[in-house]
Amino acid sequence: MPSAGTLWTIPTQASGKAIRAVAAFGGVAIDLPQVYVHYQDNKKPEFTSKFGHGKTPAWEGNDGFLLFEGATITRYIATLAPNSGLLGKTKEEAALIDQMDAPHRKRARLSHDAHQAPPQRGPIHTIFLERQARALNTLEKHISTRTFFVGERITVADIYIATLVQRACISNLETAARKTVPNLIRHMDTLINQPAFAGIFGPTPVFDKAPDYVAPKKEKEQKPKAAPAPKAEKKPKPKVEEDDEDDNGIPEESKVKNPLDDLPKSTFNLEDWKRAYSNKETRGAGGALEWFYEHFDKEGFSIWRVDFKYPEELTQTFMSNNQIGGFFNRLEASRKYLFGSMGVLGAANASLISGALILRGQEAEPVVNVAPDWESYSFSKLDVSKDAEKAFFEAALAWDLEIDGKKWVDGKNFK
Ligand SMILES: N[C@@H](CCC(=O)N[C@@H](CS)C(=O)NCC(=O)O)C(=O)O
Repeated sequence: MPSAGTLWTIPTQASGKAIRAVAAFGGVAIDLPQVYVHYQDNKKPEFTSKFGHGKTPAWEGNDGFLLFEGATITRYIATLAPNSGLLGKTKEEAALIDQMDAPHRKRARLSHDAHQAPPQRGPIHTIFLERQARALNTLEKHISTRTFFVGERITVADIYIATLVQRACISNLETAARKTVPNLIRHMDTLINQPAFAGIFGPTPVFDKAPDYVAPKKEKEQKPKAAPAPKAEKKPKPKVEEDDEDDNGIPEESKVKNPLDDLPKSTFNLEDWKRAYSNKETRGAGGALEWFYEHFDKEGFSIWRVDFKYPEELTQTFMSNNQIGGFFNRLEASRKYLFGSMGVLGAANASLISGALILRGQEAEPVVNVAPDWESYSFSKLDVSKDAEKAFFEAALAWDLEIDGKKWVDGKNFK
């Protein structure tokens, strides 16, 4: 079947997953861009001249038809498969699908967007959690007596809701919260694991505990000077109401002090290292690695191997590389504490993601847990006094790492 067009999205984008699932279910062939670097290509004139808002998902039909807004594209793709039943069989079903779908288009309600309300944002974090719980409970009640949200078979409402419930699981839904909505979780699990959706949804992590908001000592001392609490709570409100960003989030820079700043001062200057790495050849005399071993302070910093835990989910290598880009975007709040060099190794449908991190302190978690998907990766400390671990570290930085015969294809640096 000829492709209907190109969907501009990245693999981890929830609304993109919903569109891809609708296309897969309806038998509508679609292409994904061969090369697309999020936060770069969507700002280029060739993109914004087609999609004025400069955001993904965006649809470019092979007939020249252009569309943006995730929910709109989802429905449009469903109309290309009129016999699929995805939009309901009667006008009543169509209206019910719209009912189930519409209130939940405000994604912040259903999936507690880590970038809109990370725990560091204090009281608003709690408000978001309450809203999220209310939305989840409404859906739980509805699905507890049904197999599908509307009618007797899968519709766009099932796909859309399951996508957002998975997104919630990825961003913050800890085990206890999942247990309050067992039918909704069952519905999500059944739906995203349909054979037709293979390769679209990726893994759904299970958190025993979502990160709590802990008011740092310093903030308490400053409280009298800070804006009064009710004001602080209200401030982000318009954004919550209007902002339907559905990226996986660059956490807003925390106003509170990071405990990593309280570590004993280090002689290793991460910024100087980043410059050395950017400006010098990695290996060889006078190279970045030589600079590194001269300056590294193993008390103040540590070196880690990082591996994506679910290589069997990876398909096209360019998509895996975009995934690394997304992970790095979500690590933005830790830029001061982290350097990374990660890559895709292998070939399409037989690849893995691996690499090395240099980070502040002796634990990886406090540095990487700003990215909601950090638990999709495993982290093991490297001891560069051991030959094999040193060789791994150097190869990850030099982009010539090879694991189990899989060679480095492409990579990204977090600098
Ligand atoms: N309301 C839009 C929101 C789209 C959206 O927020 N897209 C983000 C996804 S990461 C984006 O493209 N951000 C890039 C940017 O703003 O430059 C939809 O539902 O499609």
